[in-house]
Amino acid sequence: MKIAISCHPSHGGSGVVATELAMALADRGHEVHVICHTRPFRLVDRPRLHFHKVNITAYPLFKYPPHDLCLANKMAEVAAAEKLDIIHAHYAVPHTVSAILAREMLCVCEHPVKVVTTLHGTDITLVGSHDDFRRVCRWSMLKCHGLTGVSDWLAERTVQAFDLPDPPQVIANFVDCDRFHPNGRAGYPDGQPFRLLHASNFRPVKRVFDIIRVFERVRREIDAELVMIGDGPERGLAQELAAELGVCRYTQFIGNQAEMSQAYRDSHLYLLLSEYESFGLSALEAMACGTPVLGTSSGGLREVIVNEVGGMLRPVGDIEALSRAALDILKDADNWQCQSRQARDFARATFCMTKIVPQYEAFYRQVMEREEHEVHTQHSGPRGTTE
Ligand code: GMT
Repeated sequence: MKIAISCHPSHGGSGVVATELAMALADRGHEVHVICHTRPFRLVDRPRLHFHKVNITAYPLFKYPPHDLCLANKMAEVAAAEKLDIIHAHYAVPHTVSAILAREMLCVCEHPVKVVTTLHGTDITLVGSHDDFRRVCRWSMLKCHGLTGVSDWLAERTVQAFDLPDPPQVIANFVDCDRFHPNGRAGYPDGQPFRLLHASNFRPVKRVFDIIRVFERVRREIDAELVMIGDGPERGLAQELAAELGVCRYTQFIGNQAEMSQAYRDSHLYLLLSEYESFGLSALEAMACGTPVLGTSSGGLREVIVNEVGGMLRPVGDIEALSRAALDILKDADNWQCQSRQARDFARATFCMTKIVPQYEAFYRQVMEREEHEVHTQHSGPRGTTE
């Protein structure tokens, strides 16, 4: 198939999933066109994978350059030139609207490209359902030939938040087990400190202060260090909290990293203590590398981590329970070894790329067989009324 993929190219789960999917599809023989304003950081050249840069035209009249129009224009250009079968938007805002515009521009008779969107999480829970985006987000989702979501939890939230007639099809996120594996990983420490790891965009939903608080409790009982990867609005405050709690000497904030697999392998526990995650891709990557995960029992993380099988789930914000769980696994060598093995086995058995990518291929085939009239063409409001 000939498939275009658009995503947010910066560090973040949706861009990572879109990039990994693009590379996997190209490796499986499809022609793949990645269309973004910046080259996604994980994109590695290979045969059949093409990157198209979207130029965002600046003009003194524009206070805000119209990215979404430039993207639509580029999508239409590539779709016509390459005779694309599918444009696959990752993260609904704004990629879905641009893809729908591109499709409308080409007209069904000129080149009937199909549009699908994968919903990732905050595009539904925070951004898309915000008053400033809700109508356009709902309209563009209804205009798609196919919608997928990365967990059952997200699919349910989408139907509730947008009153959609049908739920998105759930296709879980995946991990490339050839790159994310435990070979060469750190064993149970023999006199050295334990290493705890967190990686995120440091937004409020990640609750990074809880990470620091749990780490401080852990350090009261065992020698440990904390590595914080990523960048975002609450990074500075998290650094201040680490200083206030007296653990800043043992905490490193190292910014965004393109290569994550060795960081997972060098760690003994991965922490993801978010308010919610629609999925929690970093937790899956850590598990595939044999690193047990401590997560919160909310949202889609409950579909990625099975409690006591390579990871532990505890209530959001319960610092006492979270710290206890971290210490229980770290202080017991046999338990840690067992959880490390189970983490790897569960990630491989359930979410390996080789199992999930064929689900996208089947979904594309299904969408290509769909007739135009099967798409919701009416701008209808809740339960079919006109908004
Ligand atoms: O975690 C973020 O805030 C970034 C966001 C993104 O779009 O990059 O992540 C979302 O998509 C990831 C990939 O599908 C999921 O693994 C994350 O759980 C999801 N984040 C949230 O739901 C908060």
